[in-house]
Amino acid sequence: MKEKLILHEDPISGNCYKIRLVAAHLGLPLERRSYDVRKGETRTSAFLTGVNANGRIPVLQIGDRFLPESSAACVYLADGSTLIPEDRFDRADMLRWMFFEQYNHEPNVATLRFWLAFVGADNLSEPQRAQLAPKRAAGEAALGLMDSHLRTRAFFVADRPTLADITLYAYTHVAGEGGFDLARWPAIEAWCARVAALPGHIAMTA
Ligand SMILES: N[C@@H](CCC(=O)N[C@@H](CS)C(=O)NCC(=O)O)C(=O)O
Repeated sequence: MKEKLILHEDPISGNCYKIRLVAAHLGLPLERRSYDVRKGETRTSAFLTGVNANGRIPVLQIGDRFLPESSAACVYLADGSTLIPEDRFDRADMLRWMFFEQYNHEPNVATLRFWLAFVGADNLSEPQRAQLAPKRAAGEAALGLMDSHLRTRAFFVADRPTLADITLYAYTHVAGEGGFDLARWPAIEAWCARVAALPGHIAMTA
């Protein structure tokens, strides 16, 4: 890649980790710029006008262009690599799991992790408290679906690692921090071990 790549991120965020993980798999150098979401550092006028009008990280900066949304950034980096299947159906199926991650998994599994491990149960607002049980149920449903899919497969799509695995791994392997007991879903635990053993893998804390 000719243009310099800069990741605007918060190191605690699984959405940001997805992009670092894809870059690590592909051997792409990434410069990192850190923001603390708990201090509102992605809501300043400088960030909103200069990096992402949506006030969120991650944002992948490619030269002087800015690409928010973790899935879009992963697709940008992995374009033309084996992390995106060539087969038309498999490619769409990979996107299916990435959309599932954003709609059914991340808003529940990642949000509970953020609230419980980083905000703290005692500091939650009333509306957040009211969301704990529905998000727990929806997170468990997402993990249950993943587990049943993985019972007969090594990876989500085409029996080899794709962006579906990398994006789903980011918040699944730390789901315990949100109070989800992964021992309930043995096929997920086995898949997490397979993803972590892939050449090029890096830990979230790397
Ligand atoms: N769909 C987005 C979600 C981005 C997102 O929710 N980012 C969070 C951190 S993981 C954030 O920036 N929160 C700070 C805020 O909303 O002020 C993606 O996948 O990149």
